[in-house]
Amino acid sequence: MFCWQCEQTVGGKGCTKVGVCSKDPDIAKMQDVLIYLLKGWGFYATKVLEKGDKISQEYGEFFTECTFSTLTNVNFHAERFVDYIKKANKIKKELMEKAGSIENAPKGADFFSPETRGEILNLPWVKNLGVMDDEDLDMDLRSLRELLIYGIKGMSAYHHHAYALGKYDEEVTNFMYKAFATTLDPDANMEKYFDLNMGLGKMNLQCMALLDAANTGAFGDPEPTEMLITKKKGPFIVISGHDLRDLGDLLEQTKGKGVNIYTHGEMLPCNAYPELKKHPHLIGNYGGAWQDQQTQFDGLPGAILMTSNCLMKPRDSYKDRIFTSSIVGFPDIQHIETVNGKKDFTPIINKALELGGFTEDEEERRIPMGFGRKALLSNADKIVGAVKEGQLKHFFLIGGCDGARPGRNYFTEFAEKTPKDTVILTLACGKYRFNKLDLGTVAGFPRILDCGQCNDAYTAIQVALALAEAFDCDVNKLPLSYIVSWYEQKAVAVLLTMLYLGLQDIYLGPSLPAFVSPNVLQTLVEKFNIKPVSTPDEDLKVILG
Ligand code: FSO
Ligand code: SF4
Repeated sequence: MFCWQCEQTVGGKGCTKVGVCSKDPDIAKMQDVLIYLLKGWGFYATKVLEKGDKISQEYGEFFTECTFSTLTNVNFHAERFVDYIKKANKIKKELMEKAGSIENAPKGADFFSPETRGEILNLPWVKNLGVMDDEDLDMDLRSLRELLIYGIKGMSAYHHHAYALGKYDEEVTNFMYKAFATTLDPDANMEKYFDLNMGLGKMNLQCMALLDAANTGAFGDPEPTEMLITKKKGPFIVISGHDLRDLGDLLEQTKGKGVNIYTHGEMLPCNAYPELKKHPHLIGNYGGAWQDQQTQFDGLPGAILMTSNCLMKPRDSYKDRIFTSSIVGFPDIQHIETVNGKKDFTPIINKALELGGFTEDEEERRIPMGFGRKALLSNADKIVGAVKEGQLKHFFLIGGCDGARPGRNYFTEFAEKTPKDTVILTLACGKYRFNKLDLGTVAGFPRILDCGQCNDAYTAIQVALALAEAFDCDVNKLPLSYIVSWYEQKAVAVLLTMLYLGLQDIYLGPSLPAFVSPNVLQTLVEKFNIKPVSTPDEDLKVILG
């Protein structure tokens, strides 16, 4: 195996024996085979589209699901991959027939996988199957090709959550087809890959807007909320991940059952959506970011539902009480199937009741959150006024993923050291590094404004653009700095969106992606002045200097 798609990859180079995420070589091979199949699917799908034919939403959703299943910490279930591969073979065959005879199809486009686990694992490595398939491939080309593939993976997750709530955009899937097809093209050069990566940034902006519309359309606009972060007596379910539809359905199914629902990880922002928080049993948030789950779930007297990434290998102490849904999978962990578009959460509810929950109330503590797009933009005048009057000197967007590396203390320290007349906008699970700090208020606002999940980078972008308009200046001239932490492929998609928008001077950490080659990095530095984080003191000195 060879995998370097996330930030925790072994030695900052690549996982070759087993993943730090616990992905084993068999799952890694199946994911590589699936992606290889999708590249050819993308090629024939693009030909079908060029002929003026359409590809069904059903196929688009399945393509998206296959892509999403290969994201870090999502699916570790071999049989589920065999099923994906079988179905992908079938659809690809249909698309090939629909595309008609094509001269000069690139090598690998017509690949079909065997359909048993043993045969799949025995497939020989060939060019374009896996990251290091072709030793002769220029490392810079490989770097941009993989950057594109990881960006597609990230965007596929956002699209998946959007269409779970009824919002599907065929432009997003058509772009994915085209981008995957390009990865088979032997003539694709640096320029082409660079343009496609910028195209991915643009398409991901559209996809995040779609997801924003799906989430707010279904559950209203997030509103500032004092969210509970301590334990309450009684049976409970902890729900993690990014799928708001699952949370909405779970809240409906637990109505009046005496089961509290705590969000976890990236589900935290859901405490601010009116149509979710109207349920009194959506009680607050439990725990921290994804990498703390093994200790925080250990012996937990409640049930747990994982709706998307990030799932870590469950410990025996909670294997019987953790459940997966939709895209997530792990061997020997109970999976809630979708039947006719619906999920029945009864087994989780029963497990929560059986476990009995917390036996006493903890001393109550709440933190402010819920500063979504509408909440912030409706306060734009007040914010602009505070800047003009000199009460508010600078904005920091400190956002992105959390992770296990010690270097991530940088983000806590950075937040602590920001001057009192500045505001921190935050999003995604990186916020857990500092969201419980009491940094006080400025100009009547809490100094930490939580905009939501990683996909709510869309909110932060809208706020930045609104500020630029209010001050009648280029967005890069605003007193706004971006301190971005990355871990997995959604952060790659968001970063590409920021670059597509021409945002300059982004600080990226805790380490740079292993798949970004020195020359590609040089290009990013020249074009966007992107920089690795150094120390909070030094970076703050430069930013505020
Ligand atoms: Fe965190 Fe995991 Fe949202 Fe990522 S939970 S690391 S960027 O999935 O997706 O923020
Ligand atoms: Fe390693 Fe990350 Fe790949 Fe897992 S997803 S195998 S930790 S690089």
